[in-house]
Amino acid sequence: MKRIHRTLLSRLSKAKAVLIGTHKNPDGDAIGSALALARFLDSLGKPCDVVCHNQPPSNLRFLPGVDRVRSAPQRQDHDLGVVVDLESVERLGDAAPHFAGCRQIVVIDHHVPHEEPGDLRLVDPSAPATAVLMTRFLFDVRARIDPDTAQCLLTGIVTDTGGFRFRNTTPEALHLAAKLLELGGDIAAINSHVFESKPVSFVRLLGIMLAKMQLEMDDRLCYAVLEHKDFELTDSTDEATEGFVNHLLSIETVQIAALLREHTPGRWRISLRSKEGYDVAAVARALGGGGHRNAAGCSVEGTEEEALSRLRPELQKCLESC
Ligand SMILES: [Mn+2]
Repeated sequence: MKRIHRTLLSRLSKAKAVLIGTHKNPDGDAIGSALALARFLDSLGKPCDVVCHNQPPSNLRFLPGVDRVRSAPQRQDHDLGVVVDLESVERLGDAAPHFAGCRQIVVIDHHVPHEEPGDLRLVDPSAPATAVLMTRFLFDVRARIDPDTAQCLLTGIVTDTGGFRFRNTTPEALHLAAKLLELGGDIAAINSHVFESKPVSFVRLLGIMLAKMQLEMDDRLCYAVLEHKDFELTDSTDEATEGFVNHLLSIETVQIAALLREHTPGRWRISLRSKEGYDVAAVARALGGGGHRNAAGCSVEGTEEEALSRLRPELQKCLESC
């Protein structure tokens, strides 16, 4: 057994109660990893709560045990906190104060860290998903993985690799996914729930984004701006835009894609994607955000013009770096 896995197992076993948390606007990896860990703690007879700033989005409501994800914990006596799939504690949002009573914090994550919070860190930026780290751990400690746990883990791997299409899809991810299928994971169900169960408002908003997209720098940069009124017009929230930016990157000539969303008037979330060789995590970091080499994000405030004027020079620098 790997030493860090033994240490993690021992801390989980010694804890009185465990508080599991993940990032705001949680994705399949965040919720899948958190729920898989909760199920493992169930098997140890260890009380735990799962907290998140937001409720899981509708396309993840199929996950077994999803109702355990709450905005506040049910117990107050947690002495160990475990945060999954987030690189900075700030991304816990309103869930952060619930960890104040924890004597130790464990971080399980695959983002490139720009700070190193936590007392024990199981962090591997080369892993395509936190669920890969969680699956490694559960296999290594010989946990019993039932079909529901397998489904949670597999959902994390499938969503963070874009259904095994993204460049981060490693041989290990496929090996682990194969084992999770053997253990009862259902990949067709995951794909159908995650990718083919969207409200019509989401697709209408996608139509607006595609109509507004702009190409620059010899068509190597593609960006689109979704204003607050676009969300109002389609009765959508920012949850709708999950995966939108990949449509911009799918254009033959485009090397870097950016999607700016004014989820609240004057406040912009920016998703960045790139093809091989272009490090958009550096762009995100320059604007106070973070992420992975080919998939990153940040937030800025101001008008559309102000947001673009801060972003554009960083994107140009990134495009000129290759
Ligand atoms: Mn992830």
